Amino acid sequence: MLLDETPLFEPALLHGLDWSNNSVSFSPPISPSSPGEGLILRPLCTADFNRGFFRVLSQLTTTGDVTPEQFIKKFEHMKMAGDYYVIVVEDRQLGQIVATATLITEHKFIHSCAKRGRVEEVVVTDACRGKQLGKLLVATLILLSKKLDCYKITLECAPKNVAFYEKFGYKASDETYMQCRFFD
Ligand code: 16G
Repeated sequence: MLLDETPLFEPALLHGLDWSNNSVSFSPPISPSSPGEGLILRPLCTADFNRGFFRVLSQLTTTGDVTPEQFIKKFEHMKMAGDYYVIVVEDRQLGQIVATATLITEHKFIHSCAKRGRVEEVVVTDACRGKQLGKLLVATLILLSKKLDCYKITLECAPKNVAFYEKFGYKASDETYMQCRFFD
């Protein structure tokens, strides 16, 4: 199996976002098409396996020891499903992924057969903190979720990150997040 540059989803979806509708401010100004000096924001591709994608994810939680074959199989599943929008920021000079975030759209019968968006795995590598990349990724996924007609978007986060997400209009829900954990 080959690792290649095929994007997980149509890159035009990101280029077509109307950044003037973004509700948070950036100083200096950055955007999905200009994420910063030497950086590019784009959909995930399988070649990112060798660009440290898992090294970045491991700064959030346990990733396990994933083989290229497992990664490709999961990538293909996500691509076929069409509801997974994993975006990455790559440092072009280093050829390394420095940040990632995911939007998943979940299909409902309620709300006139609506879609709910879930923002997941928002991670910026330690060395790239302070470049507004987390803010850029979340703002990008919010615009994307609106473009995809999600009726709401949700996420789970550590208490220390609540203030960060409030900047985008997220509010702690009255509902309680519950989980059954089967393994780590
Ligand atoms: C955080 C992440 C979530 C991720 C989880 C992993 C965000 C906004 N939230 O809650 O997406 O799945 O951590 O933690 O990035 P776990 O390994 O304990 O499930």
